[in-house]
Amino acid sequence: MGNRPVAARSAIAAAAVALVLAASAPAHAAVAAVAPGGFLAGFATPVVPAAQGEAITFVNTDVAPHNFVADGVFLSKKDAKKSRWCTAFTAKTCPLFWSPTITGGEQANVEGIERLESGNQYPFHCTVHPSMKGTLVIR
Ligand SMILES: [Cu+2]
Repeated sequence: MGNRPVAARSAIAAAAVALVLAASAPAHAAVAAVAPGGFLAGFATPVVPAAQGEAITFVNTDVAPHNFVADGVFLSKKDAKKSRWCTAFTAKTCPLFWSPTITGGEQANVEGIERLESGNQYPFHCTVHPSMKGTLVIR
């Protein structure tokens, strides 16, 4: 009987955590992934389809660190100044879209997706392992 308020409080806390997790995960997110051995095998998703404006989650389950970065497609100087992942504003230094480098078991949102246009395809790569390449296809 005396434990009931404590149990109720934990249940409320658990529900609050679940709500926060649900709120932080986009309802519809495309997924780009690297599976174990990805540093040799490449992306588990060499082709990533996404709707225009759809969030893209990059998931790494490999032992090595990886990222998901536009390959040879760059922001304009003006857009680079507004993008927090860009620190240099000279031509061809800031990728159009970008994820941080994450280790195995982590996931990250791909940033810059608001500039991706419907009907376009964008090459991506991992800057840690330049042989890891793929294509992002925006419907
Ligand atoms: Cu990599």
